[in-house]
Amino acid sequence: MRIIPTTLAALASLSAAGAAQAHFQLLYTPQMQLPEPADIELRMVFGHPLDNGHVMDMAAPERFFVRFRGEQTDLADSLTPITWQGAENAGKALGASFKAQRQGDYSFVLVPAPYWEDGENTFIQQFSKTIINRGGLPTDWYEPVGLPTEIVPMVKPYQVFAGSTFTGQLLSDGEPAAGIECEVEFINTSVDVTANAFGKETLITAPETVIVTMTDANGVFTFGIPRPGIWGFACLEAGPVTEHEGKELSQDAVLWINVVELD
Ligand SMILES: [Cu+2]
Repeated sequence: MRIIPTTLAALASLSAAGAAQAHFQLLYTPQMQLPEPADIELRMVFGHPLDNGHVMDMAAPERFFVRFRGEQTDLADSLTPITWQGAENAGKALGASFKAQRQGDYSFVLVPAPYWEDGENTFIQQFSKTIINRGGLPTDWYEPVGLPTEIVPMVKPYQVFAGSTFTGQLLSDGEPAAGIECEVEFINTSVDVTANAFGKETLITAPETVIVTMTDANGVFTFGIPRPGIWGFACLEAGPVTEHEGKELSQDAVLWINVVELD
């Protein structure tokens, strides 16, 4: 949720709905640590994961690629348009599969097209990143991939323990971005990559308001993770471009991490 003074109507409708919904571009894969070579499924859905709210229609993305050991491979050809069934509605989404063969870190990156959000009178473009590991050998999860804005993890993102903390550095045009709000959510329902659907139920009652952490002078934020799950961070209005087709554009940096119990 962006607090823009001019969108009073949007704010009114949000408070009427009772729940604050943050937008998150999912770049979901069921398993972020793969012991053996595997064909992995990826699903790209634009939704509101903590509320298990409505899903939005995605247009054809600008870019979809993976970076492995410093080498970038375009995966745009592997994208398939799908219909994603949310708890409330269905929306246009994308699927892909990928063969993770060699050991190391794979950074998947999605650059969606700007999405027009009528309720906030702005375009939203969320540069999204999910890093997985094959074979337990860490390689370069802490390296930026060179997006206009991105969250660089400072904790191994595919293995974070519930009750510990996650720290990331937000970059804009390659430089630390200070004083930016980062919204925090986790996927608060089941995800079925065969049926392309979220579950109907939520796992826990979503908090009343959006969880937010701020970046400090070095663009660094930290958040204590209370429970396992796939958690996402969305740092808002962090990118260099602020206008699209004559309208306001919010370029956000999104990172997904895998949080597990230590037991
Ligand atoms: Cu929305």
